Amino acid sequence: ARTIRREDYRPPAWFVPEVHLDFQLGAEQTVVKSRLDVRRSKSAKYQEPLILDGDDLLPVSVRVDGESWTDWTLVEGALHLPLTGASHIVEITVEIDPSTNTQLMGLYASGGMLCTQCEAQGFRRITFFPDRPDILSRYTVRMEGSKADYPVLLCNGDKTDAGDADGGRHWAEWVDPWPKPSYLFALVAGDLVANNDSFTTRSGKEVELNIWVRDGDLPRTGHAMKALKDSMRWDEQVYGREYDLQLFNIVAVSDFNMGAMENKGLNIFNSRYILADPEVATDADFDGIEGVVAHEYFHNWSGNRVTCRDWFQLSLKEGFTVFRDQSFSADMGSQALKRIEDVRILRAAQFPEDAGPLAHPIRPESYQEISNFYTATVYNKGAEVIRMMHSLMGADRFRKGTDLYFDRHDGEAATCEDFVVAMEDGGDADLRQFRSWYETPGTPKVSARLSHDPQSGTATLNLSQQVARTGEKPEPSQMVIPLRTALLDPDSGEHEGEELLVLDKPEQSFQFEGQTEHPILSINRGFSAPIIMESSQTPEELAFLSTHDDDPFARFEAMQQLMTNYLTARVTGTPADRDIVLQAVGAALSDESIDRAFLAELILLPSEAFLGDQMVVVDPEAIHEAREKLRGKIAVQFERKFRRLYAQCTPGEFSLSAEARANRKLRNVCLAYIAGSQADDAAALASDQFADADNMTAKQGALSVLSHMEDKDRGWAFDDFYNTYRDNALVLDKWFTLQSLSQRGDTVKRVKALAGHPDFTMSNPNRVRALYGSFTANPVRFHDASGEGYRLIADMVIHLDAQNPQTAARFIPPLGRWRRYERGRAELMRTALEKIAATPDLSKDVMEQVSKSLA
Ligand code: B3K
Ligand code: ZN
Repeated sequence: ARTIRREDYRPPAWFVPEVHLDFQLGAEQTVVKSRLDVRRSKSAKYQEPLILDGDDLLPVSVRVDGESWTDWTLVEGALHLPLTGASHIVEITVEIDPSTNTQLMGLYASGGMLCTQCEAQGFRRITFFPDRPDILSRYTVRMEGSKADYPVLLCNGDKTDAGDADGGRHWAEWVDPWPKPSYLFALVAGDLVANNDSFTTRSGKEVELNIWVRDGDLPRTGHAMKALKDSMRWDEQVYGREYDLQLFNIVAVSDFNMGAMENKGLNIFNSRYILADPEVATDADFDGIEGVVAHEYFHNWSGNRVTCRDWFQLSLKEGFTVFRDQSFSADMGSQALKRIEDVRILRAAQFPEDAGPLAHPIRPESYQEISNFYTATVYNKGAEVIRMMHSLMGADRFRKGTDLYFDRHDGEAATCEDFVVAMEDGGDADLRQFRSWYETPGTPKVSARLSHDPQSGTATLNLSQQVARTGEKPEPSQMVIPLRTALLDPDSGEHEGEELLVLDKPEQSFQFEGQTEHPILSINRGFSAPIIMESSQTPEELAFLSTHDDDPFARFEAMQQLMTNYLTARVTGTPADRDIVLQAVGAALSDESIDRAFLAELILLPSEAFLGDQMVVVDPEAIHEAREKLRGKIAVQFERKFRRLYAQCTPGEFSLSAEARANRKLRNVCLAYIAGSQADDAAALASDQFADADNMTAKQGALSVLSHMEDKDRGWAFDDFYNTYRDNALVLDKWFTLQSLSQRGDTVKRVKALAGHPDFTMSNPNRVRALYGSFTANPVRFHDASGEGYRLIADMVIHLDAQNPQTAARFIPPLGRWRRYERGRAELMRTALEKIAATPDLSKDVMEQVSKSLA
């Protein structure tokens, strides 16, 4: 496959200021007629032909300036027209078949409706077009279809006209006044009903809001609607950004490759990020909906009004928008809990990516298939980079910078460099050296050593940074690393204020006067930089921080580090002090001042995957054993405490208040610990919680605990769950997920059996992720020493690739980390990758990931 390079960017030779589209819709055949107003770029030096991208398209007819035109060629799917004038009208007709579009890119059918997904390169599967984000066009769309099958016809912008047509058909015309790149085009036709509401912007404009779903789902749209209105208000207040159309539509779709899509005025969502009520959605599901609705809404400015010049700039819109949605969710809920969650995601998904064969900078230098670059690096590390700018500049200057960015580039396709320059100009900042974050892959490591001189009362903090060497650059860059730091009094835990230390050299030291005693170092508070901190803190110091640090993230982090150090020592057979871990957990459990949700986070053990990432050679079984042993010990030691807390967290009337949610969260954590103590009544306790639950958080928590138990304990609950929710696809996904995550020895077998279950289907990405995605997130079973788990995933990828390459390619990274595992597993993982690589007709998507993983 061809490699596309960032340095090869050339401005377009032709622009398309106006697009008219006419859709004659049908599930098996849709006729698309386009009328493009094309203008040759004044800066184009040569008489370049007009090249219109196409994927799987054949022109039925081509006309230029009103005349039939046969002088065209198809080159790798693209239509080449040797036009000589400065501007032309090009009219093309194509026919497409949405019903056979299993890739879910372009126009496809889902549950009786027709819908689109165009980012990044789906529009070229609908019509011939220069499908690149620096071509901004005004769209006028007429769509016509069966009134019975598609009573609702939606597109971007505002509806300008509608009417009936012959043969039981009807039509609608939509005009989007905002010029947009083709990847933001969207169309939906279906039998849908709306939760209809409105929002008045701060300048007094009324916006109609609709969330479109299938008939029975209407009662589950309230939370998404609230999230939408909250987002609209927040973006006005925090970024000064107002909505810019009279209508905002959201449609929920069951078959969707990703979470959601920010199409102008017509967001299309995976239904799992819209539909919720307490019976079917967990608290985490509610949060996911709030975050994704906000994310897509915020794209209206960071992505749509200012878009990306080319796909190498993807983090321009994604990193920034993730930072915006993270800040929003923190403001709606708890700053501390949100930060813990964000960092957990970063460490679970991004750090491993950055340490493996698929590592890339947040602004990649090259790609073969752009779909493979919608990664945790571009999104989540991208968000961390924006967050660091926010920390370095402070909220006010940061806002001045973003104001200038939106103002200066409104209506343009911009670059990451444009963003940084606007932040410098608007926010009066010098970000010259900071730019290395955009080009450097790998997680920087920082080591910190604090020494103390009692004579002079001076504490000295020696910091150094190490950035991984990459093939691309001979000299690794020095990063600008903002570290929120405090020195705590070793007795009281108090400090005289936090400082923002900026490490921007290979080595640097900082002095602190007036320190009569050796202080305790609290560094990278709030996870102010996305780095790996290598500090030589003793277990005593970590335990101290886990009880005394006033920064909640730092407190959580100290406990995690304490547990991690102990567990990694156990795995490698090094002696380690368990009592101090138990004491720290005990102290947390008896600290009456801690919020219950925070306590639930504090006493959670680091995940097996995270522990593996800390080790040079990963042995999943040894990690699992060590962790289970510590879990059991904590459970037994504090069993009475867990039982008391469990009883105290008994739910009252269901509510989404912070307090009620905290109770549900801590109650589930306690239940899991009680089960970990091997208590005789654990199964009964979990079964009772399962049977009595009036909400999915409690039900799923109980079922998760039961999922690891024997059939006599768990069987009835899984059956009951299935029978109750078999008609609700999103809940049934949980039924598959929990079985795939079971630690039982027969899980691989079970997953294989479930693949043959009548409710399993490879054509629904949510279902595929529920069964197989969850399985790859179950380290001890996916990494079964027999290699059965690897073969299962490899065979599934080969099968899925023929149908849906984008989703198939997402399963390569878990196998791609083979070099980190002990010899036997590494060999089996590599063999699985080789089997995939040897399959004929692999997609570009899977091929790129597999070949990079084997290289
Ligand atoms: N921008 C979309 C991503 C779609 C990618 C498809 N390969 C979702 C989002 O980040 O908001
Ligand atoms: Zn996004």
